[in-house]
Amino acid sequence: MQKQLLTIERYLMETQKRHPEARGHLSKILMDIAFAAKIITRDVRRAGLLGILGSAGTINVQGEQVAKLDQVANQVMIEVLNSTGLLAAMASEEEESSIPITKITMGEYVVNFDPLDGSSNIDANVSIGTIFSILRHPRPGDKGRDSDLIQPGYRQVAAGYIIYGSSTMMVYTSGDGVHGFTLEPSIGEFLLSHPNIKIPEKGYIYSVNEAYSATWSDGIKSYVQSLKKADTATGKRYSLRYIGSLVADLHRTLQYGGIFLYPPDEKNPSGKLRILYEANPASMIFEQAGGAAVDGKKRVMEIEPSSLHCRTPLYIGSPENIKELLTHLEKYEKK
Ligand code: FDP
Repeated sequence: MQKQLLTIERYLMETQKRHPEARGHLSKILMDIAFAAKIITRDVRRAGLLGILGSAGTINVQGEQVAKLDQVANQVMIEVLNSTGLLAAMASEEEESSIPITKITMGEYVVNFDPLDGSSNIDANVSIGTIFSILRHPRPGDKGRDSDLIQPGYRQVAAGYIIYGSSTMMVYTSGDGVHGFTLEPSIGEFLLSHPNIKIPEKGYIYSVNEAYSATWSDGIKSYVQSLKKADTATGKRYSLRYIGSLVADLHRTLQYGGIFLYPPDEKNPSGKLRILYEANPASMIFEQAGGAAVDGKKRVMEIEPSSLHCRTPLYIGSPENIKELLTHLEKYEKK
């Protein structure tokens, strides 16, 4: 079969056959997320028309409130995940506490997600995304609570993101490599387009909000400064790319290699990105693709999170770039 004709459903079923003990529950959750992604895609593609059809806080022709896109995406994720019957709890970037599941039959898994990441980019028609992290429920069968969702990244059983870019793509890992599926809009199916994604060992693009550099640590300043000279080993020069949509910056870094940094600064002394539904799923994907993700001292996936919305510094990318960054950080820590 041609690889472009393999749907995500078919792919999940095929890979499940390699694990005879699997009951297909994780695959079902992933299929449901792909379904939610199709609905969110439809709404994202109409985003520029919201002002014509009715904007947030206004009433549409049916007399209903028109919600903002991130609220719409949040609602879609909640409704679709609630109906799987396999979850005990979920948490969203948009909600302070965990979201109760009304339809529990198995309650084996919990999911953390950011329904629409990079939402400050929506009005400028720049790529945005959805990120998710799937973990086993530590108390299977019982109703989930916040503490069931607050688990370190190494416990994730699957993670992924959907990028709403020039095309919509879903990229996920369930611990067996990273696979990318592109939505074919005319048939409404995600088709395998990027099997077994591997990040280049080293890349020449760095991605960081350099406007905050005045309040970075000396180690980060020294590393970023070093990227402004040609690479000593290859003579190549670096480029800077920063979209400001985590999913889009990660997707580019995964494809082309290089490094993405969100260090602590004056405004965000612990970093800005949230561990459970941004840094952890990103880290599982990058590690599965041969990359690395650290908080400056250790693997992001080894951090013990303290709350649903806790944050971390994030340095993620090609293994060689991360190694070079750590050399700078260690040098300044010793000083
Ligand atoms: P946003 O605030 O637009 O939702 O975590 C949120 C996030 O975007 C990430 O998607 C993005 O990488 C980062 O914040 C951008 O932050 P800065 O504007 O501080 O660079």
